[in-house]
Amino acid sequence: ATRTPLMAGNWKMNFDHLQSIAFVQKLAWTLKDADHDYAKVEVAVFPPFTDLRSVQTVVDADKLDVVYGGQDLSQHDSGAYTGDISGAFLSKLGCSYALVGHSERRTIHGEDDATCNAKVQAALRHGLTPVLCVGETLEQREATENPAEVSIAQLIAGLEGVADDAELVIAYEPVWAIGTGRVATAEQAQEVCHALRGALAERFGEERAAQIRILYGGSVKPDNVASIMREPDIDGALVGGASLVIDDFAAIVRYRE
Ligand code: G2H
Repeated sequence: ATRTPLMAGNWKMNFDHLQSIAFVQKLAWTLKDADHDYAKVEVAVFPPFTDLRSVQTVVDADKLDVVYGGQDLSQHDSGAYTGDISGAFLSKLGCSYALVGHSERRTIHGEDDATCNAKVQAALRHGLTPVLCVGETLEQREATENPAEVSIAQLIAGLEGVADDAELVIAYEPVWAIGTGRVATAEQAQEVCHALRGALAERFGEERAAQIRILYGGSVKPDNVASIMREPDIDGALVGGASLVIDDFAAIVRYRE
């Protein structure tokens, strides 16, 4: 299968509206100047909710080849959920994606697998591609023989009831490698991503599993992206810290060039 690599910048709780506009514009121009071929690598950013409108405006006005999504979404469609953002809102703002179950949501906000599953379904109901994030903590990794065990359990639970042909992206983010500067080795990342693809094959069949993109996330930087991307089951990166620095993120997108 030929899967288009996806380089996704997760801005987390950074940037204001002017910085978001400037970043997206500059990113697109930098890539254009470098003759980046968007057909070969898809570029996505995940701004804070409050900056989505700004990103949409500049992407539409300048016809930029950058797609975007929400860092989270509510599992509900509308109603009395103070502070929450529905998939319908994201969809109306032109979002293509929604992150679901990022480890910071799981740990800081106590999101469990059932909540993540409801959010995956909510994303799909509103025409968004969920990026389901899975990954083990250091404690969990050390407590088992099989480093993929936790991620596979999160994957299976997160995808319960999801249609076989649903558009999905999976992101493997070992919690011990997030924002710590501690990168999983390419082999460690591949081992889990390969196991995840196996679980996808059991769930959706080989053919479909070969089409679903699996990203690696956790301290991805310009100097380690190429070795990670060389692995056969890794189809892109979910980038935090380095996605806030234009030159770094552009270099990550252009890892092959
Ligand atoms: C993991 C990643 C982005 P960082 O959270 O989702 O962040 O690249 O800073 O480790």
